Amino acid sequence: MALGPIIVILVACLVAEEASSATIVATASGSPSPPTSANPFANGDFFIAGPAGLGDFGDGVDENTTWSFDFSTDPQWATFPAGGVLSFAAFSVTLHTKGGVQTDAVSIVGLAGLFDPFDELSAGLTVNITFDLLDFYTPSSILQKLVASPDGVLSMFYADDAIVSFARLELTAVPEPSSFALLTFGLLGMAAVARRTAVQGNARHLAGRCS
Ligand SMILES: [Ca+2]
Ligand SMILES: [Ca+2]
Repeated sequence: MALGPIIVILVACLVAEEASSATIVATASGSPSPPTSANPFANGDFFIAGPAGLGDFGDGVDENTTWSFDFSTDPQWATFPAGGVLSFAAFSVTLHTKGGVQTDAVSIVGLAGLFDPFDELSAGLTVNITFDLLDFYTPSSILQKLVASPDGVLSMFYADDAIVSFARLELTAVPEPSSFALLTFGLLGMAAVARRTAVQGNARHLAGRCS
């Protein structure tokens, strides 16, 4: 088999691989300056609550914030991850520091806390922080929480010294690498054999001309 058609097949496979990756997105939003209250309350999609006995809620100091990323309305959710593996979990959060941020944490509810993924932040800042949740969690642990009831919802937790006004999570899955890798290696092997056969053929041809 000539090398040209093999390269065409390989490129086609790479294009198919790219096309079959899937991405789902969910966001949550609230006010950067909610009113303060003596009781826990919802600031848009964010619920500002305990711990109790540490002053008002909504002042951005000493309080826990929870919210849910709802992927169930994403058009791709019904087939996500469609036999693929989670390759990227891009999490971003917008914080408004009222006092100052030290040793804060964010986590997926039910999984271990991500202690101190944030740098220390001084008071009065608006900061957007982005990181890959896969730096902290395994793909399977995230997917297990995602498909647990309620389906397609991932509950999040943040503590404790800033108001959260926006959060976004983008999950990307790619097909299982095994079958694709085997196909690629197989094609590369065929290409090597074809090239060696062509070289040997040329050598015999030249030898015939020289004799
Ligand atoms: Ca407070
Ligand atoms: Ca803190």
